[in-house]
Amino acid sequence: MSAPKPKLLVTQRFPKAVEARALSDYEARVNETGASWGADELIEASAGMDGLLVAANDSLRGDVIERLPESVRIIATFSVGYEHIDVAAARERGMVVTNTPDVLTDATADMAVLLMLTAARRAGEGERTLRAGAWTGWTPTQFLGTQVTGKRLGIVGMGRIGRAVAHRMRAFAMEIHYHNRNRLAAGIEDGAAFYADLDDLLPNCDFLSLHCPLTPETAKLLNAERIAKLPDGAVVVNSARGAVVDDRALIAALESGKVAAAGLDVYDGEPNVNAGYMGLENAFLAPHLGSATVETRNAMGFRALDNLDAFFAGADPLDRLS
Ligand code: 8YV
Repeated sequence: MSAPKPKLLVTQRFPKAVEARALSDYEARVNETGASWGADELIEASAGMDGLLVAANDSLRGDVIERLPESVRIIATFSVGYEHIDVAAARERGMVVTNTPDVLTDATADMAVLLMLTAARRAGEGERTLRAGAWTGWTPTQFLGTQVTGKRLGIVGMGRIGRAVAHRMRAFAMEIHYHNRNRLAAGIEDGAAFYADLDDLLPNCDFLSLHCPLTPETAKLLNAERIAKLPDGAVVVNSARGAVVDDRALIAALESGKVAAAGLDVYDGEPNVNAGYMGLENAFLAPHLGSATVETRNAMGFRALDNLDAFFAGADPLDRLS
């Protein structure tokens, strides 16, 4: 007789292939509503579960972790970012936490490129004008943007995604400058200029792209004081986490033209978006599309399930955070 399958709570509607694998390999319960559960619902639904498959829009703060039933031994998140999970609280309770690095690097780096080009070339504004029937035809001075080619790109956070963005933007002949906790090895740095101090990087950024995780140290890292250090007319791109930016400061800089344009995919307090961005033609606003390709979302789900499979087979999951 085969061993009973572990009980897995699947808190979201994941891609079909991911759900199919979860349902075949686990005694899985899927949140069919497609809407995130609140803390009480999540805790209630976790009764008797051995593991949770969650996403970045599930909040697993310390107080939620504390109230999870004893039976839950692993939380696998379908995301590389894990600021929505109190990993220390999970560790305290002997729960394993895993994430899904690597598999979304390319899709997220592609998104940063899209944001950079769209913001620099005023493509959002152009499309809105055309759709509104307000485009009166080509003129030599219409919708003039900023050229990307040959400009200086400052990258904050040279992890996997930051490096993938640098790789792509070298093809646009951009000069790569970066700030990271540690300097990269020469072979990986590939000629990029390193700044141990973020404030020294900023004056060298015609374009600034954020790729650091959200931590207490990086919250509101791009504030008014730092924006003032950017060259006038810089372009700011954020595909990391919304709370890394002080929205009020960025909105003021977009209004004044200090920052010529911004391309944003993430927001502080998602799905809420600071209303100040809404009327700004020079802000291109995407709804957290970073990893949103069929290939990547399947790969994220499979990676999360690989971690769960390893754990329940008694092995160490590849992406163990606690
Ligand atoms: C995901 C992300 O789509 O993985 C991350 O950290 O930001 C996104 O691209 C989302 O968080 C899935 O849970």
